[in-house]
Amino acid sequence: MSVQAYDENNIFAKILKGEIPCHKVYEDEHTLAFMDVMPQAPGHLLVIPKTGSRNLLDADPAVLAHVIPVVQKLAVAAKDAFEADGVFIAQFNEPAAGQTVFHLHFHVIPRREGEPLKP
Ligand code: DGP
Repeated sequence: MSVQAYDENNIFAKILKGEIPCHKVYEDEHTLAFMDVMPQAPGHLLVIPKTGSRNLLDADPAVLAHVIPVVQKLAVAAKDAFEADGVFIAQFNEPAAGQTVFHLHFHVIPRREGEPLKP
């Protein structure tokens, strides 16, 4: 596979190791979710697996089987908590596609009708 190797020192790996703080909103055996420090809308959170993969392209499907239901659960919870009209789920793979942190993550962004995303 042509995906680059996973870097154990990426920011989200450091969050998982407790070396960098985060505003945690959910945790289980396989998954961590925390608020994005650069939110594009109120309630913008990130869901990550605890195992290291660079992005979706090298992710183990068994890991995704744990993470995706958490994305769904938190999307529903965030929509309710932030009284949103919908939820934008985003996930980027490699710099050309907008990825800046190289540990698989899913953006969960509550969206309100007519409210623009922050840049
Ligand atoms: P991207 O790789 O483009 O999918 O986006 C990475 C996201 O991670 C971006 O929205 C900002 C967020 N982010 C970057 N550094 C930190 C950090 O140290 N803590 C938290 N909570 N979020 C971060």
